[in-house]
Amino acid sequence: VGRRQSLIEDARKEREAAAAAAEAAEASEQIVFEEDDGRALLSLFFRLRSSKSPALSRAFKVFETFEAKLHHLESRPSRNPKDGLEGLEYFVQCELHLSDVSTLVSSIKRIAEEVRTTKEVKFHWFPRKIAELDKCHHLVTKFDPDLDQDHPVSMFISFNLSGEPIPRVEYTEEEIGTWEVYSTLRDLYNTHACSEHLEAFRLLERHCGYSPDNIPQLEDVSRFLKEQTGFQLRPVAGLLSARDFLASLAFRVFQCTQYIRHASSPMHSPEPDCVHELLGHVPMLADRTFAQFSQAIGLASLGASEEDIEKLSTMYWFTVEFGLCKQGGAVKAYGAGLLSSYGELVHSLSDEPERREFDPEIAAVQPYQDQNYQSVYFVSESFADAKEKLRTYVSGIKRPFSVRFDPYTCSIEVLDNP
Ligand code: HBI
Ligand code: NLE
Ligand code: FE
Repeated sequence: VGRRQSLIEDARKEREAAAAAAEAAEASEQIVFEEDDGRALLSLFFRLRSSKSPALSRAFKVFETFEAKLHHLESRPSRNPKDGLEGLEYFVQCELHLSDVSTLVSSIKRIAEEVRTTKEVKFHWFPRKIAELDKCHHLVTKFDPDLDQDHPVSMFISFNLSGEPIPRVEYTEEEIGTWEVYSTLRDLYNTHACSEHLEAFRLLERHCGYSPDNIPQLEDVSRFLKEQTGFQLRPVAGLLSARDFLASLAFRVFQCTQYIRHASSPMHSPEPDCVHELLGHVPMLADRTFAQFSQAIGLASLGASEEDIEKLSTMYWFTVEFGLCKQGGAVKAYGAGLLSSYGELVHSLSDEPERREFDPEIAAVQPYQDQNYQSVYFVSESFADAKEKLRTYVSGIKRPFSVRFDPYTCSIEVLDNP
C-alpha cells in the first residue's frame, strides 16, 4: 500500500470517528440526520402463507408501518394449482424510503412465501442542510501513485466538520519551492486569463497573502470568498465522487484539497492540489455570475440519476475546469484546470486544439481524458450567456421534485412535482 493510500485510509478512519462523534452529539440534542431519504419504487410478488390467520391485513400493516405509498395492488389466480391460500398471488407496487426497502421485504417474507421483488431507485439521497455535507466525503481513488508513477503527489490531509475553522498548514521548504509556479503563471495570466480572474487575483494578493513565496491558508481564503460571493471552502483529502463534490456546490461550498503537487512536476498535475484550487478555482469563485453558475450545476445534481450526474460532471469538466470565453474580441481562459497548469494554459489558446461554441447538450456528452491536455475546448460568449444556456439544459433534466436553496437557513427546499 502506497504512502498516499494509507494516509487516505488513516484520514478516512479519523474522519469517520469524528463524524460518528458529531452525530452522537447531534442526536443527544434531538437533531436527527436522515440516514438515507432517497426513494425507491418497489414491486413485490408473493403468496400469503396461511388462509386462516389475518395474513392479508398483516401484510397491509407492513406497508402502513413503512409509510409505503401504494401505487398498484392486485390479486390474481396463481398459476400453481398447489397453492395454499385461496390459490391467489399478490402483486404490489409501492414507493418508499430507499433505506426501508430491505426491512419491508423481510417483514413481508415472514408472512408470505415465494417473495420476488424488483426495485427501481426513484432518486438518490442528497444533503438538505449544510451540516449534512459531512456525509458527502466519498473519495474515489482514480489516481493511484503506485500505478501511476509519473504523477506522485506529496500529501497533507486534514479534515474538519462544518463550522470549524480550517486548520492552518505549515508547508515545507520543498512545498513552498513548488508553489513558485505562481510567478510563471501570474505572468501568463495577463494575456491568457479572463478579466474576472485577473481582477479577483489582485484582491487576493492584497487581502489573502497570495504571493510567490507564500501558500495562502484556506481559512483566510474561505473568509474572503464568503464576503465576495458567499462561497466557502472545506478541506478534503482528495478526489471525491462526482455526486458528493457537486452536491456541495449547491450550498456554495467548495471542497478543496490542501496538499500540494509533487516537486517533480510543478507545471502540470492530473489531479487537484492547492495550486489548482487556489490559483485556478478561487479567483473565479469570487465572481458573482460564475458563483451562480457553479451553484446551479450543484443544485441540478441533487438526487439526480447516475446518468445525469455523469453528464453534469462532464459539463462541469468542460466549463468550470477547462472552459474558455470570449472577451474583447479575444478568447481567454476561465477554467481552473487551465489557469493552474502553465503547459495546458498555453496549449488551450494555441492552434493545436479544437475550439467549439459552448452548448451544454454537447459538452455534457463529449468524451474526455483526465491524464493529459484536452484536445477539445468549449468557448462561452460570457458567463451570463453560459448561465442562461445551463438553465435551459437543467430544465430538461427529469426529477420527481424541484429544489431551491434557502440562503437564510443554508438549506434546500424540496418541492414535490405532481
Ligand atoms: N473532487 N476534491 C475534488 N475536486 C474536484 O475538483 C473534483 C472532485 N470530484 C469530482 C470532480 N471534481 C469532477 O470530476 C466532476 O465530476 C464534478
Ligand atoms: N491539470 C491541472 C493542473 O495541473 O493544475 C489540474 C486539473 C485538475 C482537474
Ligand atoms: Fe478543479
